[in-house]
Amino acid sequence: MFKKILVANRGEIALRVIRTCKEMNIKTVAVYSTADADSLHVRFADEAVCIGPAASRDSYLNIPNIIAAAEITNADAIHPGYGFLSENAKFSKICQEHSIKFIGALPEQIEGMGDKASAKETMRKANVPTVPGSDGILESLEDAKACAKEIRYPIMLKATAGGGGRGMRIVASEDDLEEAWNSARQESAAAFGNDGMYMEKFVEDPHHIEIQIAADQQGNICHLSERDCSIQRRHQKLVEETPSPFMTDELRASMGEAAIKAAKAVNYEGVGTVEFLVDKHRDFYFMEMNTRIQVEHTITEEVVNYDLIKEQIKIAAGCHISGDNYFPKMHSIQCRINAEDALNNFRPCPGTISHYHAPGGHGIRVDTHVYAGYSIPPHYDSMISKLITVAQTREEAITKMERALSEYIIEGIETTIPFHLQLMQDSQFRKGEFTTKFMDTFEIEK
Ligand code: MV4
Repeated sequence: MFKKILVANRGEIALRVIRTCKEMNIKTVAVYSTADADSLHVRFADEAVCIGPAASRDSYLNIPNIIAAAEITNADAIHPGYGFLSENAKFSKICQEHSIKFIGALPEQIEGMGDKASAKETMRKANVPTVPGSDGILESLEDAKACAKEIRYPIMLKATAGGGGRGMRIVASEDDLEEAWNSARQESAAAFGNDGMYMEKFVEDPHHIEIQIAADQQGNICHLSERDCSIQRRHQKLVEETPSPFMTDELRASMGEAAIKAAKAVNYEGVGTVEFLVDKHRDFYFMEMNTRIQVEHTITEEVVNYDLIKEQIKIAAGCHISGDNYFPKMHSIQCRINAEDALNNFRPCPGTISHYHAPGGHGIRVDTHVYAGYSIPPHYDSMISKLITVAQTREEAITKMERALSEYIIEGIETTIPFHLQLMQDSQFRKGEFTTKFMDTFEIEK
């Protein structure tokens, strides 16, 4: 087992990793920017190294400084958390070259999944269902026209280097294709330095359902069932839950099997997530594979009673998993509490928390790095807390969430708590009737 893990991240996920390391008797090294000197991850780790100024690119993305911090502290592994360097193939490679175990995917796997058109091609060949569309990258506008004629409109143009909806266009008819083609290419060239585009049939009003998987170095693979992440706004997830209200035992079995096939196709090692779109007929299609621990891993932990960070560390150290799949025994929901003014278009709202009281009691989990007097730096993402409930039924998990949200006191800044309270009371949400379009029409009352 590792003796010392450097946590190359900040905020709640840095704390989350440090907590499991303590329970596993592994020493920890925190790294921090000058803006995070007062952060709890710095206090709770055994050692801490400042790696640069506030801007992410100078600190949490600064590979030489992070490697230097690992070397001077003698860390034998690095946990990257999510975001930052967690899916950076170059960083995974540099860790390898320095004989530091990167607790995440191998460089080839990150690279393979990072290019969306080639990831899709890999999955199609492995018999994982994919959306009908172009064979890889489109050569030209003429190529795109011909492809769209074949699969029929509406279609979607997608950037192969894309993610988070950037460089993506829905095209309703041939009249709109040229403009969409030009603007999507321009946008992805500017955002990713890559203007490769591919095409898919547009799946109307889909659910976003992802499958958690775990694979050890010996080739044992299992899935840990699904998470429904359909409640999103501008490609930012707001609420996640498991089991999905849209799930059936039959669909879970086939999506679980497909996710395992996907992992096998790339010789996957570690924990990962396979994202699918699911249409109204419950046909499902591979979207992407995330080779990191995700923000919403918590709800899976609650329903299958399994510490995913511990598993991630054990797998990286060469331990075996049984290969048995895990199924939800409970119902869990997570609300992302962001420092955003939900009543004003979710405008970011950094600042100092003057008063703070976290909810508690049976079935409540709060994963956060904030406390009374904490100042939220403006340099990083706005998520400040994850409120998670777990109960026997969906109904009870929602009721518990309402109760917990009503107890949660965060003063001095605006947060997304008022939004979540309204959502928990929404009749469509309570019936479990929602898709990725839900937030397009959800009206927040002031
Ligand atoms: C789609 C789609 C409909 N049809 N692909 C958005 C981000 C990227 N990961 C995939 N996305 C979509 N791809 C086809 N062929 C609809 C979306 C989509 C979406 C997907 C998941 C969650 C929320 C979404 C919101 C809008 C569009």
